[in-house]
Amino acid sequence: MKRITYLGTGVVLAAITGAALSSVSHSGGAAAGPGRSGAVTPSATLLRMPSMNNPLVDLAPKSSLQVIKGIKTVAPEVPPPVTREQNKIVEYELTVRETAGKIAPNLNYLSLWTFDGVAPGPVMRVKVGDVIRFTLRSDTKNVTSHNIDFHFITGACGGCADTGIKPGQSKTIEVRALYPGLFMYHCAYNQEGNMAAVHIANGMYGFLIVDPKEPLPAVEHEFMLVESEFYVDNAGPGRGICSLDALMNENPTYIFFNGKSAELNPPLTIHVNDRVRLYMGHGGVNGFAAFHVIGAIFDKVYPDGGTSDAPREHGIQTVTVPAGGATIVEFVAPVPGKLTAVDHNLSRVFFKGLGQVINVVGAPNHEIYESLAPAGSTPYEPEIRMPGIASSWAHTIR
Ligand SMILES: [Cu+2]
Repeated sequence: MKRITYLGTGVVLAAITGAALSSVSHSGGAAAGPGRSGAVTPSATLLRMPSMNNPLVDLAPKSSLQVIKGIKTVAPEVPPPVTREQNKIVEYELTVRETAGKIAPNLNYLSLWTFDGVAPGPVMRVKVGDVIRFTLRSDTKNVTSHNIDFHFITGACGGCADTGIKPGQSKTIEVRALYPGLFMYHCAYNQEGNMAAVHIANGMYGFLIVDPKEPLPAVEHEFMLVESEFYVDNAGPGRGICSLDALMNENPTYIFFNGKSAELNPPLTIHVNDRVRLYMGHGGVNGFAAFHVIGAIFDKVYPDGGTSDAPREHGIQTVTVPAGGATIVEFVAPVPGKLTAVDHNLSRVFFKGLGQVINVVGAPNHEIYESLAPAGSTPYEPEIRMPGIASSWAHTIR
């Protein structure tokens, strides 16, 4: 099989001399070449390399790859790890739907803009070196235009330059996943009066996993948590729309995991001594997260969601995750009880709705944790309040 090789020295030379590098050579592929790019001269030998640190040293030409359908899930579920050795062309399609949805117990958000009807959008998963043949569609009932910017894409606007669509339209791009890790995607449409920040605030964000060449070690559980913000104007009893004032002031009304207040996110269940891998992404629009699991300590952290490098190990309590960024963490829970994944900017938990309970079931281990309280004592349960929606919403996460 003919293989394409990235030549790192070519990048150094080009950077020093300013010399133009030649384009990718495709055997029979119609996607590259002067007809499409209009600016570069094809060469049979030399390729551009996007980074000196790229662990992917060679790529199979697109024309040699089999085509498969990609698997999508809704967070907290993630698609199964990609363990195949051969790269593929993975077909994915998302449909933009402008809809409405319940984001908290008594709040129907009327301007919920989504990929595939869910906010956050579906979790997708490929392997480094794969080609993603991605189609973005827009439902005919939509009102405004949209596009998509994938953070895993090396290319103009992460793909948004070539995916702008009006209602009823669709566009397709083919893009290579050059780095492994956890990557955000989001609408970046910034015309027709609605800035990209509005599209994201209304729900147009999600995450895609690019598995490394050597899969991460198998674990008992993988879950996805996406932190994001809603900026809400009251639009009537139990109804809300996007507040431009709150959005411009970077003052979110609610901050959630997986697009819903904590009480609408069912607890996850694991067993004592299970290893858990959490894919955690921050969809923004604006905040930084201090990602923490109450009652657990991370023993592997892939900083900023990149899996090219070895993880940091042992004894990490809280991880910084910026808007548009991600992390991947692992922990083992050796004793039973309730864990809660949070942003340790705790006003977001106690007043703005964020949290995900993880119940650990199994036998106690008194060598690690033992309560010496009198028998029959009531365990402490925090009370969570979300003022501004309805006072009756003071509730307890159990
Ligand atoms: Cu949009």
